[in-house]
Amino acid sequence: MMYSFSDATRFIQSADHVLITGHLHPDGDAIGSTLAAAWICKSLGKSVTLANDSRVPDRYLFLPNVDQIQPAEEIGRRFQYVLALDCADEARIGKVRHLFSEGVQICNVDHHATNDLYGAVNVVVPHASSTVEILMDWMAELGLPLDQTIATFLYTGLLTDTGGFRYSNTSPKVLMQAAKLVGTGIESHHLADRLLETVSFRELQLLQVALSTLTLSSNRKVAWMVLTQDDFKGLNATSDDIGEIVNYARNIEGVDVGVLFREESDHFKVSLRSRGLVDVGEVAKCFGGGGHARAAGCSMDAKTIEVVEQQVLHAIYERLGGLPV
Ligand SMILES: [Mn+2]
Repeated sequence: MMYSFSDATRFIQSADHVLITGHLHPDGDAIGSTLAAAWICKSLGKSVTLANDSRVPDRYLFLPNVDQIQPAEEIGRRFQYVLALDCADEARIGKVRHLFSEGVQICNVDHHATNDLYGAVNVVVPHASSTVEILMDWMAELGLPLDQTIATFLYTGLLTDTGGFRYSNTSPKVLMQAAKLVGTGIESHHLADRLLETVSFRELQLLQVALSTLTLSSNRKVAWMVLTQDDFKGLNATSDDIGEIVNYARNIEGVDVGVLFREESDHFKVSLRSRGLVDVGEVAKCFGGGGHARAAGCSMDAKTIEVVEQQVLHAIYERLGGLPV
């Protein structure tokens, strides 16, 4: 895929004001890249509005300037120029699309292989670990210096999208970028504690319920868990509390794919994690979702959660060479 930072720079320069957003239910990369992109736009002399479809999860509220990311419904104007970050398709922008004016122009900066190039300008780099990795390259090309605040934003995305520098996307380049960021004097251990280690009590209670549903396929290659609406209501929990529960299923010795099925009010959500045999990005794509080879997800409409389980597990088994005996 071809991309050019100068196209993105020209895009920002041609705008008087830029609406910046990451994907709905934002993660560390969506939030870190939203805040970092604001900093880049301001360095180019532009004013910005930061928005997201969903509330910023508590875990990220300690980040500087994070209160500038407003819920879409609280913004009473429309925008001609949009910088969309970490969104594989336009639907991932969620309700922030309601703020687009007619003839809106989008600059799409992302690292998902499933990105459908919905922007007028597309900076899509599938081999990048994270969207912040791309933004850091863009900053280098612009000759913008690093300070501790921008380094905190960039490090947040790098750390969370690589699972604390453990996933296969932890390239030598990622570690060199991280070294530069830590070199500004940010307290990386403090960020790791806040972003990766700290869990709310509710999150652990939800994990407790999820683990009680843990099931292993007869060929021991697939493990899954289920959370119902009642589970969330019973604990007064929200989707913010799910964290990376799905990893517990995938982490079982010998398992290739871990799945978390969860019931929402009018549809079902499926999170998929793989050790590499199965490209779960492709599995998610079959059901209208997306993501990466080792981490993906989709939303599904069905009568019951059992139907969703059957369809998704079937798609996984097909890729593992057939149904388990
Ligand atoms: Mn990302």
